Amino acid sequence: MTMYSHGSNFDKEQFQRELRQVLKSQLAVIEKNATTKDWYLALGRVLSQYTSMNLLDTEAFIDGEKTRKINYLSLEFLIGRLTGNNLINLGLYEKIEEALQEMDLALSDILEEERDPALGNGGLGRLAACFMDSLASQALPAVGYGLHYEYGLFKQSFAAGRQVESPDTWREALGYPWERRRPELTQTVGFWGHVEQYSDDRGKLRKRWVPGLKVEGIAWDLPVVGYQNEITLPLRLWECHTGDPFDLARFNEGDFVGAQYPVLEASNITKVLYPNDNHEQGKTLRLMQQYFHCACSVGDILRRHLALGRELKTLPKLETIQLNDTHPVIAIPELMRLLIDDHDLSWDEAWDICTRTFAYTNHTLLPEALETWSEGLIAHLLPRHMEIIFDINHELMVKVQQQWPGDIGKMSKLSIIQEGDHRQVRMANLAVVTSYAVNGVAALHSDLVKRDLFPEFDKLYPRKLTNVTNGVTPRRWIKACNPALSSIITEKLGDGWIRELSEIEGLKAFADDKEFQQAFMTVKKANKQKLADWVEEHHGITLNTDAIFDVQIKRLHEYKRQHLNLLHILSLYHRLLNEPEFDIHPRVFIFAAKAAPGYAIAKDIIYAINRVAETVNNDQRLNDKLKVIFLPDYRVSLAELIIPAADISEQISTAGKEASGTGNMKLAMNGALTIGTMDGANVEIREEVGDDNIFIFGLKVDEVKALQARGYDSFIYYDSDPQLKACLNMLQDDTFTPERPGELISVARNLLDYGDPYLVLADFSAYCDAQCAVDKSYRDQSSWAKKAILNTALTSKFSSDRSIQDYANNIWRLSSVR
Ligand code: CRA
Repeated sequence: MTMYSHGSNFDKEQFQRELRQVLKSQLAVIEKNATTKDWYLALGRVLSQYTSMNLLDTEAFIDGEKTRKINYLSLEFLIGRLTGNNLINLGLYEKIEEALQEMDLALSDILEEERDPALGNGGLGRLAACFMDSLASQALPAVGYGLHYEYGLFKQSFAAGRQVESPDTWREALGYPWERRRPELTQTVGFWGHVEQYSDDRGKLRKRWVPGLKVEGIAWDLPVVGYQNEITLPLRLWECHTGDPFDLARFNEGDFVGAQYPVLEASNITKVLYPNDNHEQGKTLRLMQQYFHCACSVGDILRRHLALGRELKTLPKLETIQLNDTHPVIAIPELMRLLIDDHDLSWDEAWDICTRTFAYTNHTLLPEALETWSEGLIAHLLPRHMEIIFDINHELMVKVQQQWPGDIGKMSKLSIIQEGDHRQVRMANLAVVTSYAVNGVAALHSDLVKRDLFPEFDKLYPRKLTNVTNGVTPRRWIKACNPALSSIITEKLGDGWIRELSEIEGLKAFADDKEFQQAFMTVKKANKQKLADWVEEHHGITLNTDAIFDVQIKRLHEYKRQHLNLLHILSLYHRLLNEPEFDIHPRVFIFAAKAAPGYAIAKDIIYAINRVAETVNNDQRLNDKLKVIFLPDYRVSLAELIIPAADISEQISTAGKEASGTGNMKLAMNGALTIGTMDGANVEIREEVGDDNIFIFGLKVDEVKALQARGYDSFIYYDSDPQLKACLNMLQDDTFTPERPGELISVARNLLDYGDPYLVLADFSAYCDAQCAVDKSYRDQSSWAKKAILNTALTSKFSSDRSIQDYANNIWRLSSVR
């Protein structure tokens, strides 16, 4: 299709010429003065010329096909660095490495210059990025639609152990080399204003929305390069531009400042990513972001459809809109509005199209993350959309009445409008009612969606609720981040596993092979050394690579229970100092996590871990048995460094709270053993690797529920377990904060006086037992190697290629364009 697709027709000299040319002509830098950063920018620009061509070719190619296309709508795409990954997927990595070497340039150094585009918070955003990789790699026609935030997720640093946030200018001064501005795709988006009725040419009474302000959505395309298959899909990110700075009417009335106000507000729409994971704040600007995203994306989908001369009624046959959680659910009334008001379809025709076009993925059961918007806010910002939501709800209520005549309870539970002093719109209900398919993200989670969250909807719409277990792309999460592991796999099995991860099961045959065990552990050791060197260089802490590297990397959240991990560390510390007989294999506890800036207790937990780390790491009595390190600024590129080096993967959420988890999958694939609860995808990881190769502990979902129903009292555990008591007391006295005794008390209070909402204390003793089993197990290196190999061999189910196949077969009914 294009010149540089498989790397087969790569012309080294031409590439070197282009690189020098771009350096000089576009970056205005003379070669002898060029910094590594300059070379990175030049390289990115040269490569993105190739992918831009591929992108346009793919677009034209797909347009020509009469196959259905997927539109993945997500407020977050946590793509991570693109250069290294794209080189691999283009099949150019080694060739470019060699070409650069000839110019005395090291590709690995150049790749380190790229700043992570952090356009997401955590799992949900990273999942969207993995899905795009799998869609492209399997040649499935798709567009990712997101927002072009000026500032991505904040940068995190620590000042005396406390989290400090600073803005993330991911594009830097000279722009991000991989993106392309597509001014020809510009969309116009309205806000505020009113709805008016009018008679059209044929005397038909119709409605239209007259917005009070209009803004423009400018498209930026990032290339999603399929794995060596010539396909490049667009990740289309919308940036908000406000036009006219003045409301002329108000300006002429003398209200100089007030006249600019709506524009000032609107000009912030794509400034920053909201830094909350699994938590909604209900801010007006956030709703504006959501609507802006949806209006641009739905507008673009319709534009494409109509430009090909297609009829609106064929929309569901040719386009699916997959809603990544409820964040883009306002797309539903937007499409209804466009079909009815702009395209003159009847309500029934429009509804029929919508209910066959949208599908919705639920990612959480946490009540604080289930979005509701005040009716007043929507009515003010999007008056026509509020009317449509009421109309949809009216139809829903009729259906509920038919199913459960006279049951007011059912009506009020299922209603899209939550009644009360301040009426709220429940976005999840709107999504479920409209979508033709609704899925949870792991088997257990999807069961709970049916059982606990939407049991009535499951009755009302049989077979609508289903499961698609999450996955992660093996290109980034094995091939790119763990080249040493990749080569020993490929040595044994060939490289087919990169495209079809189930082939990696072939490693099972080598799990008992001493030589392969040795090779596997040598790779692990080398990855640990690489991480240790990096930590030494950047943080001045020396890590012993013979120790167990025990890793908990994810957002900081009470339900993820980093403080349970901390309590176990305290128990080890306490026992090592107080029990002469007690001994452990050396362990390095590695944390990395950002806390939402407004989440006080999460920040206190970070602080507590940092203070404990300081004391423990400097306590000579421990003989290097225990090290604790909290790496700042967790991000995709840091995960790529840590995951290959992990021996233990901490997945210790309260059962029923972690919808899936995806870090658990990445770590297991890279040969880390999971210590975890029966939660999210841990349940399925256990099913795959078997009980011998995972450390499961703690209360199960039903036990959690039963305990809470009985009335949970955390003091019972405190009073009856001297070990636990000692740990909690250390948090309350001056052990870790001699200058300010009691400074870490909020963490202990949360677990005692505030009732321990995530049952940390209830699981403490089982967790310590499981950790003891880990310690024992690690002492037998050959058996450990076997377990680690089996984790790599038996987790192919968690490839996002499999997830995407499940979506394609069970939800999208899609066939590959190849
Ligand atoms: N926070 C879940 O909590 C899940 C991802 C992706 C989350 C994770 O367990 O792996 O989604 N939920 O499915 C979420 O964002 C709004 O809900 C997450 O990333």
